Amino acid sequence: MPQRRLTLLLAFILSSAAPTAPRLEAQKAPPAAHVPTVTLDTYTGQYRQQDEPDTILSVFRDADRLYIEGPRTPRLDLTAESDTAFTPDNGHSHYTFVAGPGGAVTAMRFSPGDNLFEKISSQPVPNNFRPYARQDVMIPMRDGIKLHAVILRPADTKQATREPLPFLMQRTPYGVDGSDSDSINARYTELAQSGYIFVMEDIRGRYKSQGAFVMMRPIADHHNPKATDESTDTYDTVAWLLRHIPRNNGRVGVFGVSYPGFLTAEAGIDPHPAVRAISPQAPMTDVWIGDDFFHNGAFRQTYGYDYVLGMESSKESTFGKLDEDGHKFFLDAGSFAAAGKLSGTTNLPTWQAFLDHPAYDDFWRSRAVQPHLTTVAVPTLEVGGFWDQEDLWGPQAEYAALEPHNQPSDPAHRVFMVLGPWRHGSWAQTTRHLGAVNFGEPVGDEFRRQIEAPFFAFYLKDQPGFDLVSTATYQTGSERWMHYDQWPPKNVSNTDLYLSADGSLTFDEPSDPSAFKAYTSDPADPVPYRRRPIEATYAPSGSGWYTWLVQDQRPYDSSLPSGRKDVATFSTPPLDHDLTITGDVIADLTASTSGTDSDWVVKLIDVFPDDPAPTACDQQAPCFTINPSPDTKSAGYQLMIADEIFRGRYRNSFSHPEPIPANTPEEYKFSLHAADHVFLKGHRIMVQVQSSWFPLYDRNPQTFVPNIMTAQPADYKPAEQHIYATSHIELPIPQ
Ligand code: PG9
Repeated sequence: MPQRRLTLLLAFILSSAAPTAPRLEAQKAPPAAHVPTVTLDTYTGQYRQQDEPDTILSVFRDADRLYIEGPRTPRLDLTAESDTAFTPDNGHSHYTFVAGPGGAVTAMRFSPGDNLFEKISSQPVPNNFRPYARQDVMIPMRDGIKLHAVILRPADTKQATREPLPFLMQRTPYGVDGSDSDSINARYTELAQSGYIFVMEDIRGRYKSQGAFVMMRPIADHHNPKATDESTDTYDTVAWLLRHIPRNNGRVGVFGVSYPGFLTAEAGIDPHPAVRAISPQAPMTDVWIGDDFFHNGAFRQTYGYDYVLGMESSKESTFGKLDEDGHKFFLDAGSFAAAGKLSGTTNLPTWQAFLDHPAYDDFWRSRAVQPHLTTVAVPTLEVGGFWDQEDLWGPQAEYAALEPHNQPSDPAHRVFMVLGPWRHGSWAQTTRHLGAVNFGEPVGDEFRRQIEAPFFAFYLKDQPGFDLVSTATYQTGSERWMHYDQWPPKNVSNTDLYLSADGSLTFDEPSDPSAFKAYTSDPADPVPYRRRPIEATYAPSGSGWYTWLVQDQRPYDSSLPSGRKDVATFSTPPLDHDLTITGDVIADLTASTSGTDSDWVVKLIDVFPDDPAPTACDQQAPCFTINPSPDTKSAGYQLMIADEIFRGRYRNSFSHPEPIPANTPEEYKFSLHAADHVFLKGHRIMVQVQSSWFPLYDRNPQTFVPNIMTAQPADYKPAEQHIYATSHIELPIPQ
């Protein structure tokens, strides 16, 4: 097994590895192996990860070798570095055994990181991986271009190799060469157990596939038999698989997260009739309106810069190039155009698109998926995370487009949606945590076992057990799964929570609508969107990117002495009863600026009580706690529940930006998206409003210029911002 892949698999199990962006590891010379002087049986047994009790690894001895494996970890051969420390990968990572006072081994530490595993038994349990046999193929498309795919079929029994099985396909720009029996068992454990013919395909222009890559390739004219796009490439792949791969049952499922989620949605547009189930997971859907590259017109500068550099510099991904604090780099550069020049890279196609198409024009419209979702052609399971830092909007937008065409009585035309407490793709992991937040149960495992695996088994193998009626959410705060006939549920009414000039948040309409709360927004000192330093999005050495949406918001709270003064903060007193919100949260601001353009960021926050919260979750109460750590005090923690940015110039039209009249109250109404959350008794509800979220979003110069991408230093000016008392948040409260 190549070293980098092995480290990747470990990282996937034990840390927050990006689901879609491979981590790059420096190669080290192998250290000389140590010959242990203790019997290796001392170490054998089961070890449970202290912070993640659902992760159990087993250590085995075979002759004079030690091995480690787990239900989602392939067997790794350990080389002794000392009597107590072992490495699976030439010293990149280490398992160190710890003895108790009596001398017996009681625990094991995994590093890097500080992962402690307690020894819970001396009897190791082998994992249950199904062996899969691999085949590499080149599949011809209608225009003669050939795409590379890896095909994996169960090979554990004669029966499995003969049985007609459905295909389960994933198409990706991130490379499929590393796909093998171990990787699919580790990553798609439940699906691999169930048994499918997995097809992992490099899309056009990426890795071993021929042709040219086009970022978010627009849908072609399907009346033209020669035109190609991701939908026709899927169609042609399916047609070839049915003809050339023996012992298939004639059905195909498609799934994938993020870019592969976008490709999955494309599989459902004018689909091949054999495509019987698709699951677009965190699908990129419209990168200008609400996904990776812009939100309501505000440009996601660090993401656009890093992702495009990683994707368009070569045929294979090279992520994590920027290795200095992004806050400093982008502030020193000035505009995005200037940052591109500093990069030392010639202009990449999608960078050029950002410069040429700052507004929502035909370039972006042609790449949007949701206008094509005019029928539920294939049963569709949309999956999204409440704290998805990349494609939060996509699954919700696709569900909203498909739901009017849902046919509840016809299983072949159903759309389903599942939303949970996840970051981008983290439902693939076994974890109870997201950043510092502990949900008390491995919600991703529950989704995969109870919803995803039964969904594909029902539609591709006619197996019973899929009982999702329509939509399911994991409701945070109360920590329970909820089921609804549709999203948002019908029995919810929007209740206005007003942002009062005195900093209170109240359900009472303001007595003086002209009152306001003021702050000065200075582009020379923009509000950081997360704790600095801002590492590259997918920095190989780790990055705060994955969990920034759950970071503590106290550093920005202007009501605290240590908080930022350029953030308007509004808060309720501690609640005397639980308050549930279920549905889409809307911000309706009335605001003015002394400039002629402005960004408006609105954050709805759950403030944990000041008295120390229990740190352990007991069996009786729902577990919704903050893990204390050196930089996280659980008491008073401020957790964002819903949030969004709006670029003021687009308040009347996304296609035709207009200056904002200075010092004039204007309405800015935009969605903060779906939430299903209980603000518990004793917690406070908080709203923070600010005018920068840097460097994720480029700075608004606060002077109207035709193109912010090329704004000049003199355009960036401080502005006096007023948030009027008629501003409110529409909270979706179940009746
Ligand atoms: N969020 C990534 C992406 C998808 C589509 C376009 C651009 C970026 C991804 O994780 O695949």
